[in-house]
Formats: sequence, structure tokens, C-alpha cells
Amino acid sequence: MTRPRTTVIALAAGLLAAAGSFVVLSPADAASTLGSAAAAKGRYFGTAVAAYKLSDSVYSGILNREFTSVTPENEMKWDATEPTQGSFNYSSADTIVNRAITNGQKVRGHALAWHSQQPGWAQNLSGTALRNAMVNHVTQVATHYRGKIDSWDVVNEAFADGGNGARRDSNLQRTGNDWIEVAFRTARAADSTAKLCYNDYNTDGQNAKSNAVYAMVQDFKARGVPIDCVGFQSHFNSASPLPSDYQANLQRFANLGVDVQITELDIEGSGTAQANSYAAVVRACLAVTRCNGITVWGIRDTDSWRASGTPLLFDGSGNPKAAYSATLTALGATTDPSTSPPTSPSTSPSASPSTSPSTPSGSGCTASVSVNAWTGGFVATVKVTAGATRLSGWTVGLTLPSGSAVSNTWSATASGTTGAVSFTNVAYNGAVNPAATTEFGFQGTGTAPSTTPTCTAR
Ligand code: G2I
Repeated sequence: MTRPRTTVIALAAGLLAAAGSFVVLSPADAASTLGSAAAAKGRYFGTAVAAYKLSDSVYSGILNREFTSVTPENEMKWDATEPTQGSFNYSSADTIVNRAITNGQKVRGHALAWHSQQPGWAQNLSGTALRNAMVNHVTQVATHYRGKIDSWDVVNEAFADGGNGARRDSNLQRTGNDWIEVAFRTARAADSTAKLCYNDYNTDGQNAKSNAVYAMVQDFKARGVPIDCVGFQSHFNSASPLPSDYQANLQRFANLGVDVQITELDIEGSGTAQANSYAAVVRACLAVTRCNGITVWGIRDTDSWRASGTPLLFDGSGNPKAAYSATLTALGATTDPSTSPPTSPSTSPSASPSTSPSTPSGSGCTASVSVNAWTGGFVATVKVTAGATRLSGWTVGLTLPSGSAVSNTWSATASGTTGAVSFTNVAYNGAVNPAATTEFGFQGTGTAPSTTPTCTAR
């Protein structure tokens, strides 16, 4: 939880069902979740999500609280979305995407064209038939998700490991060396708004494989093949540790005129060593202006594709690990062990009296806002506190100054982006027990709001 230093009381006495207070934080009091701390640095902090886990309240509680971007872990892959040629199934992916949009989270699409996790029918195709099937697949899926995807992994893992910088042999590669640029041009034609990325592993430092990807990106930029970003998966362990030239490698790609993103971060290990590696990854990204987001490949250790390596930020019970605190600190947030995030959804009583309104009373709710502002932008964290009656839903009203706009909202749905904006609870945080508190947040451009928030119970 944030610890406000300065408090500006804007709470009119006697307001019951529609009241609020306003708190301004200094930068040192930076936001207290991965997502809000990253947002304060102009970046997203995301995670891979598995649709079948969303009904697990510990999982979805952490997802809602901490992350501002999601990547479907398997649900958008070719075998999931086109199990039979020409017959598309978006149900699991739609669940993740629509939920993310409701919660104000960005979506990384993963992945349109890949040699792995192809449906059986595609594995059996070759030549023109496979090329046409790939083009149709990219067109259909990118069209279905047009307007909903921040960045697409258009092509995944197309280069071989080993020292020669060659393309990976695959059925797609055997359709012709131009298959990658065809996939990118096709994706752009279907969705002109998503950023289009090339994504790979073992390209995190400078080596023959990353040199080959670098040469491809350079060539694409020179010839006008649409590519906007390069993803660095960053799966690390003792056999494949964080390279010492990680930041330099990110920077050289950024210098080609593409965004760079850390897309599948996990680091096997435990304790301080693991925490230090996570912090080093974050610092490298923050040091590269065009490194605009970090995604970890799962939430709890037990959610990982390599769970035995305990490579993630939360343990199997959903408790934040040392790696979590180190990541938060590296993102610039102040961490205080006594204010570690809860492991259950945030409907516990407020532990921060200075941000709470006076004694809850009446049947309504009150809201208070904490702001972390910098030149040109801000992150607002809003606490909603129930009065004497249990809430079954709430709406908080705030007026943004002229020229300011909401760019991203989490754990609430915003009615708009400018002027008077209403923020309404999402499915999981509408119910708030008497005197208990729940939280949502938003990021904005321009100047932070300074008016008193209203809170209306539903
Ligand atoms: O392998 C780690 C990642 C490397 N980069 C690309 C990513 O897409 C990849 O993710 C992993 C998923 O985390 C796994 O969950 O990709 C694997 C497949 O290549 C995923 O594993 C698969 C299992 O192999 C299947 O047996 C299973 O049906 O997950 C499927 C869905 O649970």
C-alpha cells in the first residue's frame, strides 16, 4: 500500500453517500504494484495468462492487482485458434482478451506464425498450400482481434540456435525465405493499429542468433517491411543466464527504430540471487527508452511451464517472493515489508488511515485518491470504502483537468478518457463489506485531477 506524505483534505464535512478525499504523493511514494510502478515509468508490466486458471481467485486476484498487460499463454496459437482448417475457435482467447480490456489491461497477441503448436492439418501441409494457409490464418486472427491488441508476436522463434545465424528449418521456412515478411505484411493489412513484433529466445545478448535477427530487422526497416518491435523472451537459468550485455543488446535493436519488449521473462532460482537477476532485467529495460514493457511468463511458480525451477515472482500460494520486492524496487517503487501486498483480493479494511475518509457511515461509499505525478503524466490509485452497508457495486466520479486524459485503467471500467469520467467496479471488486476498502487505478497524460472524487453505491 502507498504511504502518503502530504494530504490535501478535500472532503466536505457531512458528505455521506458521495464524498472523497484527495492525497498527493511525492515521487518517492511511487505506486505499489508492478503495473502501477511500471506505469509511472511509462511502461507496462504484464504476465502470461492461462484461460482455465481465471476462475482461481488467488490467481485472478494477483492478475487484477499487479498487471497492466496480458499475453495468452497458449490460447491464440495456431492449434488453438484454427483446429480445423478454415474453422476458427476464439473462445478461450476471447475470454482472456475481453477480460483484460474490461480491466484496462493491454493485450500482447501470441503468436500468429510459429513452427510449433501448429494444428495437425497444418503440420501436414507444405509449399503453396501451407503458405496460403498461413496467410489466411494471419488474416483471420489479426482481423478478429483488430483494435484489441497492443502488440502482436507476428512471427515467433524463426531462427536456429547454434553459431551460424541461420533460419530454423521448419515447414514454414521451406515455403520460402520470404515467409516472415509475408506474415508481417499480411498482419499489417489486417490490423493497421497493433504493433507488429518479431519474438525469440536466446537472442537476449549479442550472439550469432541475435545478430541474424538484427540483420533481418535492419533489412525490414530498409525495405519498408512493417515491423514495429522485437520481443526478447528472456527465459533464464544457470545454463542460460542473464547476459552481461543484455542492455546493450536491447539498445542496439532500439537504435534500429523499433520498440523492444521483454516478453516471456522467467528466471530459475530462489532468494537473493534470483531477486538480483530480476532487478537487473528491470534496470536494463528502464535504461532503454524504447523498452516499453516487461511480461513475466506466468504468475505463481506453480503456473510456470518449468515450475520446478521456481522462476516467477509469486510462490505457489500467491505470496510475493524476494524477486517481487526486488522487481518493484527496481521499478522505482518504495517497498516496505510491512506493506506487502495482500494475497487475497483487495477488499481488506484499509490499513492507511491518512488516505481513508472519516469513519464510514451511511449506506453509501467514499473514495480517496493518491496521485504519483511527473511532468506530463500521472498514476492515480483510488480507494473505495464502503459505509455501514455492504456494497454490491460502486461508481467513482472524477473530473480531469482540461488537456488531461486517462490512458489506462485497472480494476475498474472508465466511462471515457477526458473531462468528467466515471469509474465503475469490475466483476470481482463490486462487492465490498461494510467499512472495507477496495482499490482501482488509472494512468493518465497531462496534469493529475485535483478535484474531490464522488462515490456512488449501487
Ligand atoms: O516454452 C516456453 C515458451 C517459449 N516461447 C514461446 C511460448 O509460447 C512458450 O510457451 C509455452 C507455454 O508456456 C506452455 O504452456 O509453450 C508450450 C508449448 O510449446 C506450452 O506447453 C503446452 C504443452 O506442451 C501442451 O502439452 C499443453 O497442451 O501447453 C499446452 C496447454 O496447456
